Amino acid sequence: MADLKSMFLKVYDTLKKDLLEDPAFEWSPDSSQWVEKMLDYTVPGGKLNRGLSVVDSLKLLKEGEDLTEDEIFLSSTLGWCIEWLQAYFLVLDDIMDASHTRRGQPCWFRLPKVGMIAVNDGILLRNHIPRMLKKHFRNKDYYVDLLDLFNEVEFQTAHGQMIDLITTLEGEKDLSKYTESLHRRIVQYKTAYYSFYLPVACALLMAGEKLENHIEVQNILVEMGTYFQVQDDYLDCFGDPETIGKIGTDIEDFKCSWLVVKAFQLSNDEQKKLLLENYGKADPGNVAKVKALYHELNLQGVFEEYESKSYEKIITSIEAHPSKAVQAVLKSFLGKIYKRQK
Ligand code: GPP
Ligand code: MG
Ligand code: MG
Ligand code: MG
Repeated sequence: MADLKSMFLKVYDTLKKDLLEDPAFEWSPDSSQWVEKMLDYTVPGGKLNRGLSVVDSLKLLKEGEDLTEDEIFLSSTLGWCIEWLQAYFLVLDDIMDASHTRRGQPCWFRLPKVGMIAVNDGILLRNHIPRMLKKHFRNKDYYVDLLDLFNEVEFQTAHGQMIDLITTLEGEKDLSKYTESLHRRIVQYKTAYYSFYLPVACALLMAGEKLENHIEVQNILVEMGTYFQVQDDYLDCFGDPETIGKIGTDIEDFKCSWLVVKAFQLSNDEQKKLLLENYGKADPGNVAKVKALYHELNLQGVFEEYESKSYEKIITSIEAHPSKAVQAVLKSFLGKIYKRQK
């Protein structure tokens, strides 16, 4: 594992070097310094689960057969394309969510010299992906499918983000709109496709598969991604900021979080009133009241029950899949996130 990660990080250096020498731009010392600093700050500092799982998944799809050097490099490159996509989303998401920290450091846009230049940096990160794909995959017969996959998934994510944002307007006066089905719709689009389906879909394309033959795999991965985002919502309030590397903002931002959906379901009239009066306010006193209600309603226990039920359900659908290799890919992914603390 340590080996795989250090190999993966070496590929990052190669990809970064290529991008900084992209002949489509006339580089100057200050422009290459800016982009290099921005990349080092925003791209490699996460858990790298999404990126590494492209390599892992390809290995499992090839049923133990050793990957060639070329396959390792190419699957790592696709993994990094996903990490780049993630960096692009997070740089912009942190502005939209008015977040303060990410991966244990200030959000990129919070750096005094960066500010709203971060918007353009997000656009640069997004533009790096087709540059990397073109350089390394243009001669592959799955090149078009790969481009199409990244486009589709970005489209889905941006629409998920859109409903995440606009429901905070609609919900303003009426928390009863924050239902489980609205929550599911938001997280399926904003998180599940790019975080779970995309890495496995990349590995499937490299293994010579057609994605239209793997709809059930997509369904299972979307289910896993939904579970993952429920964990993210839970950790936003109950996680340790030191461990998760970010300070939650969902209560302040009036987000349709899994926690507020559950809280509203379980509240009596008085508790609903308290929730409505205090949810979505930046004042720490209001936030503390919401958190106290979450404790009173035992949302930690409700979450634990959701977690084990959801795990059982996902395992059952994985075991119903006809291919043992695909089962191994899906189980390996699930193993990485079950009961995660960060
Ligand atoms: C995670 O939501 C969703 C994204 C990072 C997708 C952003 C999509 C864009 C098109 C910008 P979140 O806000 O709960 O994540 P976190 O808790 O990490 O801030
Ligand atoms: Mg967000
Ligand atoms: Mg956010
Ligand atoms: Mg979150």
